[in-house]
Order: sequence, then C-alpha cells, then structure tokens
Amino acid sequence: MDDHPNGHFPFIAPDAITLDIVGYQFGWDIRYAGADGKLGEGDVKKFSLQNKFGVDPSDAAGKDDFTSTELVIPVGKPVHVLLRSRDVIHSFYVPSFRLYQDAVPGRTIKWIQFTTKNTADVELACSQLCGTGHYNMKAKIRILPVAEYEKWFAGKVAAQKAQN
Ligand SMILES: [Cu+2]
Repeated sequence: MDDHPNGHFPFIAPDAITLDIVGYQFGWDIRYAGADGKLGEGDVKKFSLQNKFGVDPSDAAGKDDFTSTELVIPVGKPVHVLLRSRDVIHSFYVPSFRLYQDAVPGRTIKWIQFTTKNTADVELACSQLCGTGHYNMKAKIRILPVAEYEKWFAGKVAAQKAQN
C-alpha cells in the first residue's frame, strides 16, 4: 500500500493532477506542480505569512511550483486535491459538484478527487462559518478544454521560470 504514490488512498488515479489548496481567513490559495509534475512537499507545521504553503525552500520539487488564485482545470481529467487550512476550520465547497470537505488546521486531507464532464465556470466557496469574511471566501473554478488548459499551464510554467 505504501508503494502507491497516494499512500492509503489507492482510488486516487495515478494520472490525476494533484493540487495543493489552502484555505485561510478569507480565501483560497492554490498551488500547482510545475513542469516536473511534482509538488514540493507542503508541511502544515511550516505555515507562516511568508510561507503560505509551508514548503521547504530546499525541496527541489518545489522550485517550479506556481500558484494561482483561480482553480483552472482540464475537463475530463481526474483532479486530486490536497486540502489544508492555515488558521481555522474551513470547508471546500463546490455546489455544482455536490462536493464539500472540511479543511482542518494541522491536517492534510488527501482523499478528494473529482473528474469534470463539461467545460464551465463555477464557484469554489467555503461552507464552514469561519469568521466575518466567510461570505466572501470564494474562488473561481474554470473548467477548460484540455488544449486550452495546456496553454494556460505552459504560460504559468514560463512565468514561473522567468522568476526563478
Ligand atoms: Cu472559510
């Protein structure tokens, strides 16, 4: 079981796009693996204002990771979410997917996976009353045709490379 890249969750598709999503008062931070397809390890113990994803700066896998304020995904491909919270309990809620999962401080939730059927713009919200800005805790989800997603992804990888 431990040989599986997703450890105790073998139902996660091996070709899924794994995204790191961190809830905070009041929004969502989203991190993508860059060109190497590998996210730098994110550790809830390393969260700080300067280190929003709790990554180890010496982790080579994280060098090309990039962030986004929108959740952009290709239609028809499995998406695997690593879900965390930087402060209080939030809940990852996508009404049009009928999907919600609490994000709990100190934990990484590893079992969320979904595959979309149609291109669309939908909304990611928070379904846990988490403070005064709760109503405004949201992010856009853009479900794109695969070729369009790949173009967006390539643009983000190039921008990240220019920064490094
Ligand atoms: Cu919230």
